[in-house]
Amino acid sequence: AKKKPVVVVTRKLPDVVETRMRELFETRLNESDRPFSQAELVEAVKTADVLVPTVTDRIDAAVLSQASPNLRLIANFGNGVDNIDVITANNRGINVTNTPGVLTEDTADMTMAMILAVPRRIAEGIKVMEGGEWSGWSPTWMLGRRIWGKRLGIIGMGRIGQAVARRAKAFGMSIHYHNRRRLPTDIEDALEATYWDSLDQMLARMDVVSLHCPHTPATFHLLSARRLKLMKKDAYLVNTARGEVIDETALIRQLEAGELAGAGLDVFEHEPAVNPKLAQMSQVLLLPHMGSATIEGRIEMGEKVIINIKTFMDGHRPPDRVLPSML
Ligand code: 8YV
Repeated sequence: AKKKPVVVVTRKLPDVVETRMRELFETRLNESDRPFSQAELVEAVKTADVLVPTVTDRIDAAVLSQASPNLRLIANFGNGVDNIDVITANNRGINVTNTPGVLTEDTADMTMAMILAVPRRIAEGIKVMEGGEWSGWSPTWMLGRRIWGKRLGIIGMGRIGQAVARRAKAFGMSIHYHNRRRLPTDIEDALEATYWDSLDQMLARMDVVSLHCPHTPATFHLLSARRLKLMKKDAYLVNTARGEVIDETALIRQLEAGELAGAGLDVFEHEPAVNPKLAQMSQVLLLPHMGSATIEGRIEMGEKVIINIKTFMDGHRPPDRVLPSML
């Protein structure tokens, strides 16, 4: 029988995923609930044929420089691969795969939840009720802004961006987007989406802006202080993509100055650290990176990882190979 590949998994995964992995591979699983330390990560790349990291593992050039020649595949448990130095990995002959598709709808749901919750002040309402502070209905109290009839600007119109567009359209919003490439006309027509070649011009006209691009060198601080200032004073910003895409310090300044109406943030520039100023602002809704956090999604992510490993080990091209040209 063929020798089973040594698969090192950095985080505890759903039981069904771990069980299946144990059947197929020689697995080294992380039994604890905490991430690997840097030393454990280095140990992992020295001993694994396949490494399965997550968003909380930084697989940078320094870690990769310690990898044994046996390490041939990094099968990321997650869609975003900004935690991995893909170019250095590829240069060392290490393939990288991710888990696209299975978390699209869940992330779009969470985004839509925030697009609704922030302008309608749901978190503030919950706080009032939990604090037992409700003194009764008033016609002018706790008024939010309607999203119906408003303009949603989507930055990054890939799978998730389009799934958000479908939802927002059903809620009566008009759909606008900025993307590296314009979408084919049939997709644009189905979403009744307006393409903006200029991000700056789009930002100036949107009521809600939602981020769905990857974090790459090209998108780091894409929403810079300058660009954030282009947004309307009564606009809202939602981020379920990556914290690094927004200059978080500039965003905080902007919110504090009342130059932006509010924000819904599921991701942060220095996770898991969250600037305490954000938590103090009532117009800001914070979630702890829960965009794709469903039981079903996590199991399907695990299944994708397994398929990528199996296909690769069988000598074929893994279905979700990430190429530097995609970044
Ligand atoms: C996960 C994500 O929370 O896939 C992504 O890019 O951000 C989320 O699905 C995480 O990345 C899993 O590694």
